[in-house]
Amino acid sequence: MWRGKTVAVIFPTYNEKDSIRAATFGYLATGLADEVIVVNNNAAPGTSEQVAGTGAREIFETKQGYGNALLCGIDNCRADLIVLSEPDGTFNPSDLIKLLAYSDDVPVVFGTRTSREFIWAGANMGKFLRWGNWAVAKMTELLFNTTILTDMGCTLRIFDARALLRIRPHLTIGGSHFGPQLLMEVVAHGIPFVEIPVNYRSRVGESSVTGSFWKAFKLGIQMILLVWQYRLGMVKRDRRQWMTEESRTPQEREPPTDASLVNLARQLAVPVRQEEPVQATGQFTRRID
Ligand SMILES: Nc1nc2c(ncn2[C@@H]2O[C@H](COP(=O)(O)OP(=O)(O)O)[C@@H](O)[C@H]2O)c(=O)[nH]1
Ligand SMILES: [Mg+2]
Repeated sequence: MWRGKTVAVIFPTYNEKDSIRAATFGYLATGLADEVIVVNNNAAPGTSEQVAGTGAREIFETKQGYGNALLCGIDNCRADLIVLSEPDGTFNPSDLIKLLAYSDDVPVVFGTRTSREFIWAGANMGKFLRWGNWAVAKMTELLFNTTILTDMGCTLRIFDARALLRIRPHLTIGGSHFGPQLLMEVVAHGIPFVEIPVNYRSRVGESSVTGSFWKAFKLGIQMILLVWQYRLGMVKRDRRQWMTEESRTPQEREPPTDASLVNLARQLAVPVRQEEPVQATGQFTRRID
């Protein structure tokens, strides 16, 4: 639970038998995740046994693919805040609070795995993957004039359920470049977002998506083509823009919750100093001593 909102973590799983148990406990131990949903995508034998008894809800998607698995999780999730992650040991459950903190301000928070200080020894984020992801993300940022983007395919993301509901009918990719499509639809709908660095560690077991150079290269080309398809208007759809007041349902028009730091500190029981009067002095605001 985060500030009165329920939080669910979705794990697509294919080949994470040896890490899924620890990853599930990791998220539940934060005390922030109300539910972990494991989407078993024809996963390695023994996966269900590892999930049993953790408290996670296991569901099954037989259509193979990263996108199909995540979509199945999304469609079976009723939480207010939906976190996408992976159970392969690459992400640190402690980063959840960082995503949640920003979710107070924007409906979508993307993680980025390309910040040098957050890439752990042994992580599958060598020069090619890191700069390749960075370059395509920068291209997207320039072509769509978005806020800072430095990674196209980081699974770790958080969505306000209403934002996800808005873009859900437009999510069509069942394979590995589902992640970039999700990002492009957020951009195409004008949904405010921010990207923050998340820890990226080495994987338990083999990566089957970006583990080999050629697989990663092919994924990179698919990402570039996808971005240009959106830029050239080839993905024509009837999209209701997030920020257009007339297009927002009454539910979406609710006033935003007060996300001020002072209120956050009150909730976390941090002692808060009395607010002091401030005086505007042109460009800056100075405290009166
Ligand atoms: N390769 C693969 N991954 C899948 C599939 N379905 C779900 N996944 C999940 O997609 C995520 C990413 O895969 P992974 O091998 O870790 O690739 P990487 O994150 O690019 O190194 C993992 O959580 C997998 O469990 C599938 O059909 N194939
Ligand atoms: Mg992975």
